[in-house]
Amino acid sequence: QQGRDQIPAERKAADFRGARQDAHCHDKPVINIVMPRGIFITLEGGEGAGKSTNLAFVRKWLERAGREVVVTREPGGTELGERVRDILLHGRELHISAESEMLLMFAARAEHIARVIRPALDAGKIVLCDRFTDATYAYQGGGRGIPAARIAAIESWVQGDLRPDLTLLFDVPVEAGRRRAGLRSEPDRFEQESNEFFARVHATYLARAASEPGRMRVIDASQSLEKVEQQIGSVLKEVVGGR
Ligand code: Z5A
Repeated sequence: QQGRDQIPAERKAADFRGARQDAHCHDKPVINIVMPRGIFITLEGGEGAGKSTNLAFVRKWLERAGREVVVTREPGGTELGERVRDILLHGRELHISAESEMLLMFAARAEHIARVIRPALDAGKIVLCDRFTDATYAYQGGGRGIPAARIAAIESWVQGDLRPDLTLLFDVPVEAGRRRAGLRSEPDRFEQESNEFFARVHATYLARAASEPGRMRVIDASQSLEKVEQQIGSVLKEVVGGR
């Protein structure tokens, strides 16, 4: 049994966070406005897995279903986030420790949540985000070796109860993904890492998907684009259709 039933109970309650509790104010009846909370969808995967390529397809699918979609990315999504992104991806001359890297990711995330993600969800929109905290577990955790418990502590502090409702994990063997990504321009700070680093990132993503199969759906991204789109379409139909 998949789909709506898999959304945890506390999340279902949060669907109606916008509902007015005060039915009466100074004895005048007040109309109850029930604003369903939006849906938070994230796209994840290793290098060259096809997130950016398929984001357009996901967006179009959701818009065709009549939903208002806010597309954003991490690190990024706000002015501060984009500056942090520039430092983290292109600051090759800087020494950035694993801990600083993780804290910068979360600093950008705090701003992103406050200014973009929460307001959009509260307005009932769908937020479609290219990478989120699963990437921190995969890259700073699996890749750089920061213990997952330390990431989880900061995750709770920065995000409160905010977690993605659905995560599409684009899965492609490391070397094939790197080959695809390598067809592009100059490598950034992450792209310069070793195959072993990306193997740990890949393994961490798969372990997370195995431990949360309801939220994280693995898309076999080694297939043709047409087949990848078919897989995405059937997950979206199941999870988002009817909500
Ligand atoms: N990062 C982190 O460390 N911690 C965090 O908390 C967060 C992020 C949030 C920036 O991410 C970096 O930030 C990222 C992790 C780190 N670093 N890395 N590596 P990003 O998402 O902006 O950058 P990226 O991961 O490098 O994205 P990418 O390489 O562009 O991957 P992609 O978006 O998944 O791939 P793509 O551009 O869609 O596709 C790559 C090529 O493959 C392209 O030519 C496509 O036409 C082709 N492609 C795609 N799908 C197919 C199929 N099915 N068949 C054939 N060819 C295909």
